[in-house]
Amino acid sequence: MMPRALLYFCCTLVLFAPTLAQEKKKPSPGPRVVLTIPFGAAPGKSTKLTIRGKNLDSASEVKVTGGSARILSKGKAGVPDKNPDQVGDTQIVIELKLDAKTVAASLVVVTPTGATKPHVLRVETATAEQEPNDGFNAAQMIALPIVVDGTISRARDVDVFHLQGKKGQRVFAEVHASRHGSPLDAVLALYDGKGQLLASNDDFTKEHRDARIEVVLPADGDYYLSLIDAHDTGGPLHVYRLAIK
Ligand SMILES: [Ca+2]
Ligand SMILES: [Ca+2]
Repeated sequence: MMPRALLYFCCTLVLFAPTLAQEKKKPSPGPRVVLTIPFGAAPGKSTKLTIRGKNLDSASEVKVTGGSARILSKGKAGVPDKNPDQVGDTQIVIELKLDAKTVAASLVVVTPTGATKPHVLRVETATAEQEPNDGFNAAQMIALPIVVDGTISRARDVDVFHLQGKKGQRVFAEVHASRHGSPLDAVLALYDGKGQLLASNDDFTKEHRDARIEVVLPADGDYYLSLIDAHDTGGPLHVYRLAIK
């Protein structure tokens, strides 16, 4: 007769064997795009673009609707705020070329374990913010309409833009950041030349954390638009694209 301890051991093996086999067969997680820096590109031009995400370092190809891409480098990526699920821990750098007539574009990263879901790119021309722009006195002068690529690059960074407007002019400013995967929780505020607050917004929808304001200017003169993070955090991945018209 089999000793009771040995019997239990054999039963345990029989009971758990299928589970162990199933665990062995569990597929490895596929690749995922978290964000691209910048969020898009201008049509008809070559743009160097960084794609961050999970399991992207074995990429063999980047397919682009509305254009083409060539992989320049791929590998592990630093995780500044220690949350790889939010900001990714691998990256690819590509040379992206959107066709001259493209109005909508997206990309898919192909790896040996599968392909990512399509990631939408913005198709527009943008200009880079110019630091330092941390207050009214150092504000970056802009003329509307404009699309600015910027970064809340450190904790408590403030980006301020100086514009001149006319009485009755309608100014529309919108941040594109969290909906494209940026950890930035943008807050926009518009002040007049005396520093009086005219409008502010944190999140204009429950879908994401991006800010948008629309103001009819009360007088001819100088105006200042500020962009900050709602939690005073910042870093190299706190990127945004600010469209003002
Ligand atoms: Ca700044
Ligand atoms: Ca926000």
